Amino acid sequence: MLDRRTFMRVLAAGTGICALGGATYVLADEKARREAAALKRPDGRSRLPPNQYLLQRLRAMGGSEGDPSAKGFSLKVHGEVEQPFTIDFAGLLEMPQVEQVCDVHCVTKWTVLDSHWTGVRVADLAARAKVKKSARHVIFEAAHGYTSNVLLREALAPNVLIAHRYEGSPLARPHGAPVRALVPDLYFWKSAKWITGIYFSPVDRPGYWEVRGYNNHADPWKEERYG
Ligand SMILES: Nc1nc2c(c(=O)[nH]1)N[C@H]1C(S)=C(S)[C@@H](COP(=O)(O)O)O[C@H]1N2
Ligand SMILES: [Mo]
Repeated sequence: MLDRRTFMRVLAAGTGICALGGATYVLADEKARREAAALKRPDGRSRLPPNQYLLQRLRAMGGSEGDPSAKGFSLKVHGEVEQPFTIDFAGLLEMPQVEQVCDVHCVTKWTVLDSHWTGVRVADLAARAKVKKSARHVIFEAAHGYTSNVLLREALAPNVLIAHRYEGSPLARPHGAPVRALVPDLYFWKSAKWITGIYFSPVDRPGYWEVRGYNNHADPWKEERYG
């Protein structure tokens, strides 16, 4: 609802449309930003974390792309598990599919409200692999060695997905085709694109951005941006 109203207002005002990196992004106006900040999530936190502004759609943030084909996709679920397995794209589609609407927050300060995703819960993949009690962290592994680390407890939240559709379409290449991680409640760098593995670890393993000065946890409401 807010998205649509915001969008119409921005169009009516004829402002807020700018070109970034060759694509067009719609920036919501200040009034929409304040409205979003006043909205509360069921957990009581603001829909808009501190010092974020609104975009209508994900902005492609780059990274070293992996093979975008569904045919080439393979996800290794391994580490502190009793039954490690590798799953292909067809296998992923055979798992229970979750359709969800959630907000995402990038550390570069943009937020997209009410984004639509389809995917499989990390919790369901963890259950299938029979994660051992010794596991404490989840390491998302992606093409060309990109990784991100998330506390096991947080990775098992029902809104954490291995996602293959965004806004009703297969994931586009710049957004991680064919499959990416989606961890809505942490800054978006935790959501590894072109995912290749989920490693359940007894110890923490800071990932690509975490060893480059970004915060190890990345809570947008605490503004855990830097280390
Ligand atoms: N494999 C991989 N995943 C990645 C990245 C990357 O460079 N490589 N960048 C991260 C960062 S910093 C962000 S903000 C989001 C951006 O996702 P988007 O391009 O779909 O907006 O992807 C995250 N996942
Ligand atoms: Mo990012």
